Amino acid sequence: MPVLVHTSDVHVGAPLGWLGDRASEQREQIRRTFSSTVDLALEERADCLLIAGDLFDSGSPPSSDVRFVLQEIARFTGESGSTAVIFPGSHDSLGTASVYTNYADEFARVARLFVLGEDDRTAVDLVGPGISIRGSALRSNRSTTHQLAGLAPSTDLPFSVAVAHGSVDVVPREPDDHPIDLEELAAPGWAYFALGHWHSWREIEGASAPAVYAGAPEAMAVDQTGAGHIAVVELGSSGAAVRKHRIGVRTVVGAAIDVGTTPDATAFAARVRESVPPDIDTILRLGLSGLLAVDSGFDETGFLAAVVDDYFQVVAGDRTYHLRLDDEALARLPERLVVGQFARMMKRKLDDAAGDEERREIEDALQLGVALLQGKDVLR
Ligand SMILES: [Mn+2]
Repeated sequence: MPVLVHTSDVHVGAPLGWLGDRASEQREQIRRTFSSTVDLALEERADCLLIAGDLFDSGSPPSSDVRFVLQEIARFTGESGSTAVIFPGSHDSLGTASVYTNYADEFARVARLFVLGEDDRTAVDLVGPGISIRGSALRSNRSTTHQLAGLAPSTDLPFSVAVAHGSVDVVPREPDDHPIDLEELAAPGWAYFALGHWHSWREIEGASAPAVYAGAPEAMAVDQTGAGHIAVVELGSSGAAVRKHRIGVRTVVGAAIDVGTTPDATAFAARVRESVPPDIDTILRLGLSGLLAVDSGFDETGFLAAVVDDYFQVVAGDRTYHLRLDDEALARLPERLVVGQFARMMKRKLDDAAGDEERREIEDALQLGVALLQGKDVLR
């Protein structure tokens, strides 16, 4: 049976600023994971490697990224004799400044590599395995155009695969976010819908054939806990069989720690490790919650430093912790002392705070001030 390997949103060259000092290492991982995708496509004897948009993070990637990608695609097409199809997405859309235009000669030199949209091409027909890959490539980063409207399946080949990069209306979406309507996915005659743009794996219900977002092979943002997969699709006369294959190396895992019950950095670190086992390939999204005593001396930077080496990276998640500044806490700070007067003044400011951000600033100042006035060495 013909086999298609479907990936998307590889985002080679992404800046990954959210990963801080580990960003460049993760950019290298994105490359290695793309090489693993090629390895898998060769192992599976795939008839086609299909990239459903955003292979590159930008329209003007460094030439080293372009050469790397072309070398890997040539490894696939060269060793297998099969075909690779690139669909230009929202980050690497077609146009005068497109990577596919700027490096047109280099792309053309790779045998059996096709870029949909180049020379107005909307189909790549693989006569041997009987697959027709069809799609209307993106020409801008935002668009209200429905890519699937007006796209028809092949009348000659048994397996028509529609490729699209956009947002299906099963979730609220912006009107210019490359709309794909569920109705368009219900059109008959297609064997598979290869979707891109969303970075977590998702199978869309209600389509006339399997309609799958393979998602980004490596997460592109801290909320993408469903990233890290590619789709291996077997096309048969009774329909396409889709296998979700884990390809990514780094995984985003979320945890929320109650800092009101962890008196010091050591206790905090123990609690974090208990929630999420240390793993150098885990990106830990750490939420902090709880109620802190006004004199607890909690220091977020210091606490996070105690666990940062246990994971690939620790990224701040929701921070909802607050100071407990009830009458009891205030009574413990005598009014006759400066510390008591300071705390009461800050409490009034807190009551008048306009929003969460201002509240957090006042709470930080209050906690720091109380600690200083009590003679603690907190300014290191
Ligand atoms: Mn993308």
